Amino acid sequence: MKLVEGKKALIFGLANNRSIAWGIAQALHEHGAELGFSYGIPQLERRVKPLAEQLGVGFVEMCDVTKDADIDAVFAKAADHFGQIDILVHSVAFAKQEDLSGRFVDTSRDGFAMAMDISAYSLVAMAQRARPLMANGGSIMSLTYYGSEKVMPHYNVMGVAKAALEASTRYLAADLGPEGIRVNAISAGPIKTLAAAGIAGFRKMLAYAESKNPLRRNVDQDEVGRTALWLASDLSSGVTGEVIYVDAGYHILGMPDAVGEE
Ligand code: NAD
Ligand code: 0WE
Repeated sequence: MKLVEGKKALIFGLANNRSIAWGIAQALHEHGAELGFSYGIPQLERRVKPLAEQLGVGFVEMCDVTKDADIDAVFAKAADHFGQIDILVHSVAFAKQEDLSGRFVDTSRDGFAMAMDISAYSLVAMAQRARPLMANGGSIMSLTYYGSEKVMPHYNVMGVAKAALEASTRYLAADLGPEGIRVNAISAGPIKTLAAAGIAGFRKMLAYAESKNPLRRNVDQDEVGRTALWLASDLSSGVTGEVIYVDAGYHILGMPDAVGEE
């Protein structure tokens, strides 16, 4: 049975074939959704266009989420192209490189504002414009990380932005629930993507998580994609305002290792 047959989905944050957004796109496509893609910078067009062709996606638009005019334009074009939409995927985050190393205490005003604007406020900006296109209800989702709840070395201002993203998920869910629009977040474990490539020591973090996770392995884009499919589909019709973990169980651990045993 196809889970999202005939539903229309707008996906933000596609960069390349390693993007979590690509795992989500493939899962939704496989289950019959019609997709639209948006990417963040002009240079990504040559990476995103071939991916769109692969899935027969005819809607591909550039959108810098720091610009209201860009977001307005994408949603106006989506209204023209799709009429109405059912699914909105927010898979966008950015903090300055200098703010993802060293200590959180050294975060600048400008770096804090930028991380918050791109990684948290953009969900609110998108939800505002998606609302009139979701007259039949809908499912909005974003991607978050456990660094929002617990201190992770060097995640710093991104952790604070993800905390704002998760709280925004709850406030949006309360506001939009009466209209039949659900809003949730997926908290993914570490995955090697473009966004992760720039992080010093990321390979060691993957190895650490693999050795501690209850499932003793890491998660991949397809597993996040299938949870996104569930959130997009009527299978999750009673779920809103939630953070769903796709992290091989990492977040349930208090002390990852037994101490004082032979
Ligand atoms: P990715 O680099 O493929 O995706 C990040 C996207 O954000 C890119 O497409 C980039 O162009 C876009 N972006 C950045 N600034 C933008 C702007 N101003 N306007 C529009 N788009 C902009 O990496 P990813 O790992 O797939 O990240 C997707 C989401 O998943 C992010 O929210 C990230 O925080 C989250 N996440 C990632 C991991 C991981 O380990 N990779 C784990 C948990 C959550
Ligand atoms: O959300 C993220 C990373 C998002 C991200 C990545 C970059 C790299 C390049 C945001 N901004 C930038 N800016 C850049 O200039 N993750 C969940 C992956 C991630 O990033 C970390 C992690 C994990 C996990 C950074 C430090 C520690 C752990």
